[in-house]
Amino acid sequence: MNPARIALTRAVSSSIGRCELVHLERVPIDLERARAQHAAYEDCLAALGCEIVRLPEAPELPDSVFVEDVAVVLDEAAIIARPGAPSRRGEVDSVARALAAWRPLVALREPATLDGGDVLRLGRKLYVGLSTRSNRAAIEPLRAALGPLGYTVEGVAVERCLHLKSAATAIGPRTILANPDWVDLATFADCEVVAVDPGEPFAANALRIGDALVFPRAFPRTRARLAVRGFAVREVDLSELQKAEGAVTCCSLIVEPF
Ligand code: CIR
Repeated sequence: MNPARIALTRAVSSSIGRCELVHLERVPIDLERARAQHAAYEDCLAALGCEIVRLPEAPELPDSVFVEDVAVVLDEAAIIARPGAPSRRGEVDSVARALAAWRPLVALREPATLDGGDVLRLGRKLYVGLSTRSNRAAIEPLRAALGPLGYTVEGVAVERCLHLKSAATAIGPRTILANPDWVDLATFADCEVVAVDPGEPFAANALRIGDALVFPRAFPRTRARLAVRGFAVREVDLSELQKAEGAVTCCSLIVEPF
């Protein structure tokens, strides 16, 4: 039997109301509802064949449900990030300990800062958003660690949204879902691009699991664009975590069987 694809998650912190926010106004988050939506998200990933490994709640780390930002899991190694927001650096050790069970670890050090939400992988190419969270000092160590494994690393300007993957995600081997107002589409000149509906600027974040796309219920018009192109879309309601500037990719780290 093949080993399972693993989805590493973390329970929603009771302090999520004090999360970091960059582009959104703070509004109250219903903790019980957030937890129920997060559990339904995990159920969706489990239905798509993932084994869910959930880290315990970290009550003192408001953003710790957003495990994606703490690491980048590739087939051959896991990059342990150094989150751009100092309040999030306490999330790193526990995620690194969990990932060590499945991958050799490569840790980024000061002065590099990197949020996993800024790393978009297309095959052997990593696009790294240069955002308020991830800096140029992260690019060279990534190249040094991953070049010998056959990866290239390219920086991409991100100015109008939190992370590169707020603006663009990979929905196929050479297909990108993107908000053209938030990322220069010339970056993806050799890819097919599906644009979000202009009325749904936050809809570019989809989580690809096998051939399925996990996608937020909040964006029906972009969902219709995906459906008409034949994508198998699985809707989840993450409305409470969206108030914390979260999206579908950021609530899990997917460890593919390797
Ligand atoms: C933050 O600002 O860090 C969190 N409130 C939201 C992080 C969302 N992460 C992601 O989209 N990868």
